[in-house]
Amino acid sequence: MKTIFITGATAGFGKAIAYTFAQHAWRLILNGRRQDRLEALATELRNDYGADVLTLPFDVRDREAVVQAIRNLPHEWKWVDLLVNNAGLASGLSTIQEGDFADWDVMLDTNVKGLLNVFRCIAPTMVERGQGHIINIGSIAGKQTYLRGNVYCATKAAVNALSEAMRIDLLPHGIRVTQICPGAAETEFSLVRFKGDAERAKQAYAGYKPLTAQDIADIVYFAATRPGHVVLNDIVVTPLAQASPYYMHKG
Ligand code: NDP
Ligand code: 8X3
Repeated sequence: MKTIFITGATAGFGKAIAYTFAQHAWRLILNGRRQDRLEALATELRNDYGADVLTLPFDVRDREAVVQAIRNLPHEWKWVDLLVNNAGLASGLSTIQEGDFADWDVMLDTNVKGLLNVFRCIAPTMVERGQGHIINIGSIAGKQTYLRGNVYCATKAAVNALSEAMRIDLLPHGIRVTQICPGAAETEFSLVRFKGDAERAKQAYAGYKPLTAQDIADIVYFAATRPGHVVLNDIVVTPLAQASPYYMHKG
C-alpha cells in the first residue's frame, strides 16, 4: 500500500486529492493548519473508504514544527511514496508599489519557504529508498506575470524553478518530480486572496466555468500512477474559457 503526504489538505485541491487517493486505497498523511477540519476529513475518509489516515497539523512556515512533526512520524508512516506540495495562497491583489509587507511575507514564507521546509524533510527518505514522487502545485501565475499579481507570481515562478532544480538534483536517485500549473479553479483561493470578501471572490469565477478541485485531483492521480519510468514534468491546465492569465472568454 502506498503513502501520500498532502500539504494543505483542509480545503480546495488538497482536500479533493485526499478523497481521490483514499478512494484508491492509498494511505494518507494530511497536513493543514486547521486541525478541526483535518480531523473531520480524516474521520470521513476512514468511515467512507476504510482509509488509513494520519493527520499532521502544522504551519508549513514554522520550520521547527515541520522538522519535529516529520522527524516524529511513527515508523510505519516514515516512508512517503508521494509528496504533494500543495499548501499555498495569494494574499491581496495590489500593485507592487502599494504592496503590503505582511501579504508579501505570508506568500513568500508559505509558497516558497514552506514548500522547501516540507520538501527538505521528506526528500532524504526518498533518496534513502531510491524511489518516490514529488508533485508541486505551481500556477499559470508562475509562467506569466499578470497585473497586480507581482509577489504571488514571483512565488509561483520560484516553484517553477525549484521543481526543475529538484528534478535535476534528484535525477541520480530515481525520484520523479512533477509540477502542475493550474489556471482559474474555484476553491477557497479567492476568498483567501480577498481576505474573506465572498462577493469579490465570487466575481473571480463569474461568467465562465472554472476548473474544480476534482479536476486537479484527477491530474495528480494520473501523474502518480504512470509507469515508474514515466515522468510528467510540467502540466499546465486551464479552464476552456482561459488561454492565459490575460485571455479569459466570459459568456
Ligand atoms: P484553498 O485556499 O482552497 O486551499 C489552500 C490550502 O492550503 C488549505 O488547505 C490551507 O489550509 C493550506 N495552507 C495555507 N497556508 C498554509 C500553511 N501556512 N501551512 C499549512 N497549510 C496551509 O486554495 P487552493 O486549493 O486553490 O490552493 C492550493 C494550491 O493551489 C496553492 O498553492 C495555490 O497557490 C495553488 N493554485 C490555486 C489555483 C486556483 O485558482 N485555485 C490555481 C493555481 C494554483 P489551512 O488554512 O487549514 O492551513
Ligand atoms: C492561481 C491562479 O491566475 O489567479 O494561481 O493566479 S491565478
